[in-house]
Amino acid sequence: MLERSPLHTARYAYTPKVPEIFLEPLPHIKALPSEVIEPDKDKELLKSIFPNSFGKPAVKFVKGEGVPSEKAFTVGVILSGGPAAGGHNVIAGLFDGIKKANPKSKLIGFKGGPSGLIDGKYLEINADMLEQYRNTGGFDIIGSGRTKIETPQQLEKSFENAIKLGLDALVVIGGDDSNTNAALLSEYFIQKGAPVTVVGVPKTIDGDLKNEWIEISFGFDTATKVYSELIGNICRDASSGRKYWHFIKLMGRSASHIALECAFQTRPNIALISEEIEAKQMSLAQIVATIADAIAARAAKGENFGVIIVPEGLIEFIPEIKALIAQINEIIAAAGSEYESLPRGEAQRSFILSKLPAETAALFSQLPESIQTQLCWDRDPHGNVQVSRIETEKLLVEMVSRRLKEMSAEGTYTGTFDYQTHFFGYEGRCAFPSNFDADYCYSLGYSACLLILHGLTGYIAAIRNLAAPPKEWIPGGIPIVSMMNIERRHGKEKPVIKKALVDLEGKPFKAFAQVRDKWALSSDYRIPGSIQYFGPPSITDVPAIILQLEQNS
Ligand code: FBP
Repeated sequence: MLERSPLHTARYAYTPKVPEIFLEPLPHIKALPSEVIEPDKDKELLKSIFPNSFGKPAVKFVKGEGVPSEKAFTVGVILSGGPAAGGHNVIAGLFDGIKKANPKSKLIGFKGGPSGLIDGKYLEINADMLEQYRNTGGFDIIGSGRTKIETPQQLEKSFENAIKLGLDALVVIGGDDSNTNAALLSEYFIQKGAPVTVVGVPKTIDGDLKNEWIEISFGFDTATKVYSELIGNICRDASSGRKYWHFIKLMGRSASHIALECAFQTRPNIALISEEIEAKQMSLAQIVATIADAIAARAAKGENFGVIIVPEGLIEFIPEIKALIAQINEIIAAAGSEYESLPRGEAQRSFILSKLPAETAALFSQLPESIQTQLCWDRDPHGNVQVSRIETEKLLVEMVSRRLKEMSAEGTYTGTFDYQTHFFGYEGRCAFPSNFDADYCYSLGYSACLLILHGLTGYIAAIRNLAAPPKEWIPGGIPIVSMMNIERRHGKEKPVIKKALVDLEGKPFKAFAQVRDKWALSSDYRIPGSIQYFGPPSITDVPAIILQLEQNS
């Protein structure tokens, strides 16, 4: 990037705001242990897989006697999975922290994600280089990837490279699967007697890596603000042209946090929440009928336009399709290389169809061919269906338009139906981080450095009180194993971090449920506009609405 935009240059000069405790000299910050957090379930199994990491306490950084050492650290860092705005600032916070501990400390960036550690591909991140990345989006400083470190060979290779490079610590910046990698590595290093502290950082635009201690993963704030700007513009276009229904699929993998946040930001006519659909056991036909009824109700008012938000993972939550996907997963896992060698499309579809039991085979055959094909595509390295590639918004358009024709014939719908489909995902992952994400990420990187200084291996950086101004944030860390459970992946039982889905009993969903009927009929959209980086904090520093609702602020 030779020519930089004025905003790009201006962002270099931004100084992230940090929790007050970070203004103390490092030796005056201590890690105060609090309660031991245990996983919700599968405790015994997890204890046997992670004998050295299980049952540790959460910690909070407070003023006090910290670690006096001025040791020069060699720290490795990995960016893992899909990009999320602020990753470069995590690296900046980490870099500034270890250099403050000792200017001779070194930061080594593994190239292209976890595979960089396995294959020994790395570069040293120095101050000049980092200056070009502060407060910018993307993961391009070292690149990212989705390789999973789990086989004995991968763990051993990672160990060998960590030792060869003299690493004192390794920081894995990633989502649920990548932090699972971090926990496995931490346990492996302990078992090998290697003094390498492994620390995780909660990243993912999906917002599903959260709990009482991790209030939000980084990147969510920026991504939802970018999507909300686009949705708000579309809402205004819809009510200007008054001729299209816009079906907007939003990234977020399984959880509907992104859809929910964007719904609060823009007040669309319909926002589907996958978790509710699953809880109510709604079939595809029922979802379609609900949408068609809402379209008919607006048409009766002369409003043949509207906006519908569809979460990316919806398809996996529709009970009959969820069961179908689980069966396809098992078939793919059992067939192994036989399936991998099949060309995409007809060959994969026929293979799957020939192995499905009669009832699910009938459902599979009823789906549009494009959706059948997409359901058969390879799983990601973690065994997940690649939901971003399934065109759920088009599936819904097709089925809703069929249903509206039936309703027309029955005389229950008198409108006209024309539509546009959209998918917003990649648009929001690499934007310049919002001030919230710029501040949060820098603080996460600095917290990771503190976890390293205190030798807290197997921990993930966690910052609380995020709806308050940064100086009131409460930084600390929690053991990664405490967030795990056992799930079936690639046909096997594996320890993984439990995805946090939208809580239907939580404050954000309840608030949404109270207002959505009003939104369905009105065209009173909310237009959030674009992210503002400079100006009054009431415009530049407002955290996500769901975070505010959760914290009553
Ligand atoms: P992470 O969980 O790695 O943060 O990924 C988030 C995400 O953007 C999902 O919302 C989406 O389903 C997926 O990545 C798409 O990734 P890819 O382009 O690698 O298929």
